[in-house]
Amino acid sequence: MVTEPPDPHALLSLAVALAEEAGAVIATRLSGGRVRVDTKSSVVDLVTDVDRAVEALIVERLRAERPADGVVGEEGAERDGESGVRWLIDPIDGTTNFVYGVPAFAVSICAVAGDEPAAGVVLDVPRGERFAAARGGGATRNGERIGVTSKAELPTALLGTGFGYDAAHRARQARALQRVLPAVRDIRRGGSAALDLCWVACGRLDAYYEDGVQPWDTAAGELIVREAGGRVARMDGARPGSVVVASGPALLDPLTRLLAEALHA
Ligand code: LIP
Repeated sequence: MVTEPPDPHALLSLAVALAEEAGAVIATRLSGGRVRVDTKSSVVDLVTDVDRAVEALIVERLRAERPADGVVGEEGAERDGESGVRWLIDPIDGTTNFVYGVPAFAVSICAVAGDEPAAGVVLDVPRGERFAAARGGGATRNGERIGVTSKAELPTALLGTGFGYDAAHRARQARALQRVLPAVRDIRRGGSAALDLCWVACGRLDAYYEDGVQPWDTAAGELIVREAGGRVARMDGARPGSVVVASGPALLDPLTRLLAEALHA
């Protein structure tokens, strides 16, 4: 039976509703001060009961709304589907910021149809900024269209990046940063890959790169960058294809040339 491809705008409407509901739960739990903190892959890889509760809420809502879809969440949710649509969920991207009260963390939800992201939303909970995109429909922040910068020269480019949770991997990332930092305007390390990508999409950053982020960290943000007129590439780092690079159209080639040297310094 041939099924109609899903409408990206319908998927986006559902993703936005789920993100808003998740954001309200996060804000309530944060104001109540009742957050239990655990660790995962290392003592610096944090997860809270709020991450887990929000992921469970989103998964349950998706099961009710689109029971035939697949789901993958950062905190362990995993369900095969038969609709051809799979949801990638990061209930709180920037968990360390959330635990420390640093106002930079987001709910990231992406619907992938086949192999292509079809709809993505990143909700910056502290700032109340909702970044969203449906494939082919452009990218928005709180409903207003956004666009990447036209920056073409690295020496005046402002870059975002991030670091992993494993000490040896962080040492490798620091060696790469030694080569990148002198070649650009400056670096910002915000602590949320999803927000870093959305800041590229709206021009607050000229580019972003990071070695070792997970699909749920970046899937929605990558779609939002592309729909904002930007480009996204993958490069080999600690693992084949483990480096995500995003920027405006003119900066990607000079940046990937710099990273090709820096990542293996
Ligand atoms: C975070 C990423 C961030 C990265 C952190 C961490 P989490 O995701 O968004 O860019 O540098 O190490 O992976 O763990 O907060 O969902």
